[in-house]
Amino acid sequence: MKEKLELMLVSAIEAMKNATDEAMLQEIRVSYLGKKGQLTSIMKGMGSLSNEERPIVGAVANRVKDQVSETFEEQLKSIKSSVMASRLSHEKIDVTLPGRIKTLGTKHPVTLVTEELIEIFSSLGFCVAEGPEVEQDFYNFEALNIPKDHPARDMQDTFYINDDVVLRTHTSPVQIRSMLKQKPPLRIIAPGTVYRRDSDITHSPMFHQIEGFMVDENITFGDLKGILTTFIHECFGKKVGVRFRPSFFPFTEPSAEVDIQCVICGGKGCRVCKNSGWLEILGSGMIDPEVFKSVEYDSERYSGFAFGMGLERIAMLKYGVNDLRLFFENDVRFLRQF
Ligand code: 2NL
Repeated sequence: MKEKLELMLVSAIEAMKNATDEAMLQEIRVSYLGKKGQLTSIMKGMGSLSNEERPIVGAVANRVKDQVSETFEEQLKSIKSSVMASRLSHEKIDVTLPGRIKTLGTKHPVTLVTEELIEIFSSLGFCVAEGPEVEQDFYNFEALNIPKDHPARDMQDTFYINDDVVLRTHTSPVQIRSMLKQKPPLRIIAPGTVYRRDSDITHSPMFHQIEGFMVDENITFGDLKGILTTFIHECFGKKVGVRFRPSFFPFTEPSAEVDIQCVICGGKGCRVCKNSGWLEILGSGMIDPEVFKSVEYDSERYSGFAFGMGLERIAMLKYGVNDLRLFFENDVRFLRQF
């Protein structure tokens, strides 16, 4: 029996040394040391040994078992390290090769203009407010002194979700919400996406606006002129000429449209300014007392001005873009230039 065990040890060591992968090695281990393995079956014969022989054979069996286990562990280590060595040599990468070039995106020109305008108005003490693009009739129209029969509400101009809900046609509802939430003094700008049922070369059904307002005691048309002139000089340069023209909006009285000297021809007259030398860039006015009534501000105590402008139009003038559609086509050859 001792010889059998020694022979088994030799063959187990031999088999394990020849194993080339882990699965094979495990299989060999089980075939010797497992429940149905060779060692177990040899040990089953120990019952027939004499009391003197049994401990001697037992000691041999234990040593053989330990040696087989030891061989297994050694061989496992060596297989693992040769697997690792071959992976390292096959999977090596050349870290000196140049990387793949990732093209960086750029900000959309309308985003750039929005950020610049926010920066300018922030420096003048205005805070940014935002609100929903799907808006209730009250905030978009009613509170702004645009009653149910007003032409601005025409189905031709407004996207209706239902009788009472619209896609906002301007960012004024954001300002109404601000006035309802806060008390004067207030200086707020509301940039954002707005929607109108208009689509041709100069109109997109989705476009961008920035509106702003200031309310306090003793705000006059002089404040309107001062703030808007400062804004224009920051945005288009200190030398640009500015003029205020009388106009009309349902939510302001009096109202004024603001022109700047043509940035293309410098005022001499060209195609862009239709030979007038001037470009309209924003609408403004003193907030109508009817609007103050809707937000429960005392129009005897408070007054204020408001203004609004189209951001695509500002971007076109600032960057010399002559076609509105370029802003919405998202052609990277156009967008990359900003
Ligand atoms: C334009 C003209 C304007 C306003 C917007 C406004 C908002 C409130 C109250 C009063 Cl909450 N007015 N906004 C006022 C005058 C003109 O926009 O040409 N926008 C593109």
